[in-house]
Amino acid sequence: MSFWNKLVDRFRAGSDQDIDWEALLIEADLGVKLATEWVGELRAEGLTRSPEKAGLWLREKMTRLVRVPPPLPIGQKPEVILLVGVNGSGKTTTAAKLAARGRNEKRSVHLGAADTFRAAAAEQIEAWGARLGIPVTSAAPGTDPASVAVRSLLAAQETKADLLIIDTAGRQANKRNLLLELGKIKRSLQKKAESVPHHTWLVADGTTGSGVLPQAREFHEAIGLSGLIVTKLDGSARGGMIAAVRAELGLPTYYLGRGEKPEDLRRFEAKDFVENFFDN
Ligand SMILES: Nc1nc2c(ncn2[C@@H]2O[C@H](COP(=O)(O)OP(=O)(O)OP(=O)(O)O)[C@@H](O)[C@H]2O)c(=O)[nH]1
Ligand SMILES: [Mg+2]
Repeated sequence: MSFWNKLVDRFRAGSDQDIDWEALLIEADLGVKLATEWVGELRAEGLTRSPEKAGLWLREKMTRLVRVPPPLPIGQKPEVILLVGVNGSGKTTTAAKLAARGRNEKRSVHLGAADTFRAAAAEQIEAWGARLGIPVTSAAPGTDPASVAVRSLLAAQETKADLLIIDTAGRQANKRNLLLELGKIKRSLQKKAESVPHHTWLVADGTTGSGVLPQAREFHEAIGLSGLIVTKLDGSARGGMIAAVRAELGLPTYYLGRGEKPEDLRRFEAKDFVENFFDN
C-alpha cells in the first residue's frame, strides 16, 4: 500500500488524535530521529488534522531534503568512483550498470576488480566487462585489493579513460578491520592522484529498510563516504531511508538500482522519488 493510501486509511479508521504519526513514518523507513522531528513540526503547525495538509507538507519537506546537489566539475581524467558496501548489496552489478551508462554517454570506461576476497568476484566482473566491451583490471584471489585498485587507476590513466569504476569486496559494517582495509584502498589511490577517488559511494540494499542508516554511519565514519546508490528498489521497498541518511549524515543518493540488468539504473531525481514514495 502506498504511503498516501496508508495515511488516508488511518484517518478513516479513527480521529486524527488516534493516529500514531511517528509509527507511520518509521514504518516508511524514515528512521526514529527524522520521524520524531517531522511529526513535531507537523503538530506544531496544526497539520496533523488533515491528510491533505500533512501529505503536502511532507512531500515538500522530503523533496527539499533529498535534492541532489549539482555535480562538482572534475578537472582530471579519469573520474574515479569507488563502490563499497555490505555483502550482496549489489556493488558488482552496480559497477557494471555505471559502466554501461558511462559507455552509453560515449565515455571511455575502465573497471577495477578490487574484490580479491571471493574467488568468483573477478570472474563476475570480467564477465560483465566482456559483455559490455569494457576493459577490466583484476588479480588473483588473495591479492592486496589496494594494489589492484592502484593498478586499475594506472591502466585507466594510461589508456586515457574518462571513467574508472572500482568494485570492492562486501564487508559487514561492524567489522572494523575490514573497514580499515577500505581505508587503505582509498589512501593508496590518493597517493597516486590527490583528489581520487572523486566519489566514494555506499551501495546499499534498499530492502534492508532503515537498517541502511547504521550501515551508512559506520562506513562514513571509517572511510568517509560522498554519497549512496540504493539498489533493489524494483520490489516493494520505497527508499524512505534515503531521506533518513540525508538528514542525519548529509549524504545524497545519486542513483537507484531497479533491477538486475545493466540498464536498470536510474539517476536519482528528488521529485520522481517523492512521487513514487507517496503514491506507489
Ligand atoms: N532486483 C534487483 N536485484 C539486484 C539489484 N542489484 C543487484 N541485484 C542482485 O543482487 C544480487 C547481489 O548482487 P551483486 O552485485 O553480486 O552484489 P555485491 O554487493 O557485489 O555482492 P558481494 O560482492 O558478494 O558483496 C545479485 O543477484 C544481483 O543480480 C537491483 O537493483 N534489483
Ligand atoms: Mg561483488
